[in-house]
Amino acid sequence: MNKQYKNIVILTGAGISAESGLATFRSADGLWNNHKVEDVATIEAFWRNPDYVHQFYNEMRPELFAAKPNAAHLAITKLQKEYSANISVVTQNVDTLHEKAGNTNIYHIHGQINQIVCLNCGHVFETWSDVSSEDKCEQCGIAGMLKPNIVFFGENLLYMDQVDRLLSSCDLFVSVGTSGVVYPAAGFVQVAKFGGAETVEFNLETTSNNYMFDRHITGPAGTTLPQFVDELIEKS
Ligand code: BJW
Repeated sequence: MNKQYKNIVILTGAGISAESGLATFRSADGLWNNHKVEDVATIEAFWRNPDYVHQFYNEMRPELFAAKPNAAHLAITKLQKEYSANISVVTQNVDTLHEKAGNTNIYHIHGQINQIVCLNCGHVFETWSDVSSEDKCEQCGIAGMLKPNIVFFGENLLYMDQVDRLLSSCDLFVSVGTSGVVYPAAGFVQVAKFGGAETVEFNLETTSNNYMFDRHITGPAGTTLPQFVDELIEKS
């Protein structure tokens, strides 16, 4: 890992926000602990009981609003400022900690907690306030069609055209704090590797697709990522 990279893609998952105090999905005390995934994170659940789903995300919104970025998010800002390359952040996280840390070129492929989409007209708007099934779309005026702009199981991801292009042209692919079980994001490392990229994984543990990575850096991302960034900058 000594060369000067030109195109870097950093894929992040819930683990990068863990040191900001946000629960991950699949840990013992994970986000879905008191809920069934199929009741809050599928489009079928949303149509069956929209207010139950709204309530779940309404409760989550204030916590994510208050959360602060940690050393791992800030290390990405440093890399983007001090390392001469095109550096993109592809995040599965619906929090806005990358933005708060000052990261740029961010792609929220699983959506954002502070965005709402109207399923009638496609209008997307930002809010940190509660939403209910009685609310009307500010653009088309139809009630009952507003959904958190979060990608549920069975829905297509956002920004995939741009992300596909970034993955196939990157020379360094970095994965931070994701278990690698949710597709298509879990397959991004393969796309990058087949395109010739070096691949590095930051995690607390061994993940299911770890064989695709050239290097594993084990430990909390808030410690390991800043060290890695400093090494890259030093060698550039
Ligand atoms: C640390 C740390 C620290 C902790 N430092 N590390 C191909 C094969 C099989 C299935 C499919 C497939 N293609 C599509 C599917 C279906 C499905 C899928 O993948 N299912 C699998 C679960 C089997 N995918 C989809 O439906 C996707 N849509 C799609 O593909 O559309 C086309 C299509 C549809 C249907 C069929 C075929 C094609 C959509 C996926 C949407 C995911 N949405 C969610 C959120 C929902 C709402 C909510 O917020 O509640 O996104 S699911 C959830 O998981 C969330 C996350 O972004 C995502 C990934 O989780 P993540 O980030 O990896 O978190 P964890 O908790 O799993 O892991 C945290 C990691 O951090 C751990 O490893 C820790 O060790 C580590 N860690 N602290 C470093 N300090």
